[in-house]
Amino acid sequence: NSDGDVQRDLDVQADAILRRCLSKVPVAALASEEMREAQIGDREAKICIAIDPLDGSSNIDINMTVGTIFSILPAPDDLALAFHQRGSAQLAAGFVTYGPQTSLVLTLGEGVDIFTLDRKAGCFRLARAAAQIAETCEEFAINASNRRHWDSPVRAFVDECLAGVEGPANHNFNMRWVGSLVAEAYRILTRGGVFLYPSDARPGYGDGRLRLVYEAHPMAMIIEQAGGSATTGRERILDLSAQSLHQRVPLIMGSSNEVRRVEELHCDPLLVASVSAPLFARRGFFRL
Ligand code: FDP
Repeated sequence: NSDGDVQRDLDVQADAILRRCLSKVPVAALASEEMREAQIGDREAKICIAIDPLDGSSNIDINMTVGTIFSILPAPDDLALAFHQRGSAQLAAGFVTYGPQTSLVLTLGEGVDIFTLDRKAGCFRLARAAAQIAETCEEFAINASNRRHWDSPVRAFVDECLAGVEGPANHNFNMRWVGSLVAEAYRILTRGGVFLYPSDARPGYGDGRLRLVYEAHPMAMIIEQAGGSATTGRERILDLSAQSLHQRVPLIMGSSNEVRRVEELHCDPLLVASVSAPLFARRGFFRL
């Protein structure tokens, strides 16, 4: 696509299907991962929509869960500013996962409900009302192959998870990495967890990989509405506004205690040093 990501056939098809459907409803401006620029639609309409038509598309060939993410914003007077609003301006956000079940996760700003597609009846049925993410979790998700490129706070956090009961976290963690944001978010909504796609030192990854407008903003709204947190490590995702449509952003989201710990490590270099120094490790010289 225009931003250099490899487009699959299904990315293009999903984009076309969603745009066709959305052309039948009053939308003032539409942005898609697959379009270079936002499109202005019905200037009288009250809402703007940003979509990632097919998230996780590198998973298509291996038959893993993929999905569609959407963010619904109020239409500003100047539609050129439609997708430069703070994440907290979102009116609604959601995603659909195409996995063993087809599920719709939806927030209208008052909690998160999860629906399952009833194919026979042709409708979504409420499967879980007011989904809540546990405050503390025992599962983390990160692409660990990038470890050598991470900043020290991210390394320190993952080291704490790996240290389990023998480290400051004082409990063991399991690890999962699906490589599909919608699947990771669904798992976190189901059984808690923390997901990290941080910035790293690879060329082009200075702001991570995920997109602010149609990935991080809607996910952050959903996760916060379910009692979790979402941050870049230094700033709350919903406080950010995009400078450009396809802007990337580091995303750390999930159970609030673990997200807070990642933030603490980003804000306090001494804490990072103490986690990294073997002398201060639980079984080290200064601790028994
Ligand atoms: P994909 O490129 O397959 O669409 O949205 C980008 C995304 O998938 C996320 O769904 C996923 O979390 C991430 O990229 C995976 O990135 P890595 O391959 O770098 O792990």
